[in-house]
Amino acid sequence: MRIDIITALPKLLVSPFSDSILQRAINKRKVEVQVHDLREYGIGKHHQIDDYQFGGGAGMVMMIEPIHRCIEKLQQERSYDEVIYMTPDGERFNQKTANHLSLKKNILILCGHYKGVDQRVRDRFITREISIGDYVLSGGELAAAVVSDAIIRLLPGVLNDETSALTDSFQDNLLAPPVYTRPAEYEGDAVPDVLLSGDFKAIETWREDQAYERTKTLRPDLLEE
Ligand code: 6GU
Repeated sequence: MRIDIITALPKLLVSPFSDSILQRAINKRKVEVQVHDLREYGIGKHHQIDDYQFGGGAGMVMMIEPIHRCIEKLQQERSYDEVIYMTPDGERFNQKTANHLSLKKNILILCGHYKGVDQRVRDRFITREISIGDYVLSGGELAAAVVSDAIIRLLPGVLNDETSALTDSFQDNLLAPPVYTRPAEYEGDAVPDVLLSGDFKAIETWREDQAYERTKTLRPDLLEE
């Protein structure tokens, strides 16, 4: 898979891909992530990328021309299965969307900033608009990193057996069961006996029950879906 990200703040997208599972996925060539600095496509001497909004109102709007130039250049090199705009008014991101996107070959993500982008960008180039939740971030960069992480960890060969995505919360609309490690007792708090029993059938049943109980208590809405 290949993920291209267009942003006015490329530095924000360095560290999420420089560590841990995402870094390993890149090193193992399971995914290629390229960040593109929108300012390189800006207009005039100052590489302008945003301007005042027509009709008045606070906040700058990202202009269509630099974005058009950047997308056009990228599309000359490959064709994208999805061109995603990160925006708080997009469809809410969830595991189902992550699963869906993880099956694509080339994804282009545009990060919005300031007051957002000229509506004509959305009308012309965008196939999908994604939000990561009902709150406002200062830009789409952190959200793009969240979405990329959720996708990349699903790619075959990225996780090993121990961290398999199949047992994640949400993968079956259930939260994950509680987990424990050594010591078996800490200041009087003991690990549930069943986990030390060696009875794998009983352990599996306990985990299923716990996952269900947790979901019923913390996220009953998931059971209704
Ligand atoms: Cl994708 N962008 C911004 N700016 N804020 C958000 C968001 C995206 N998702 C939730 N809040």
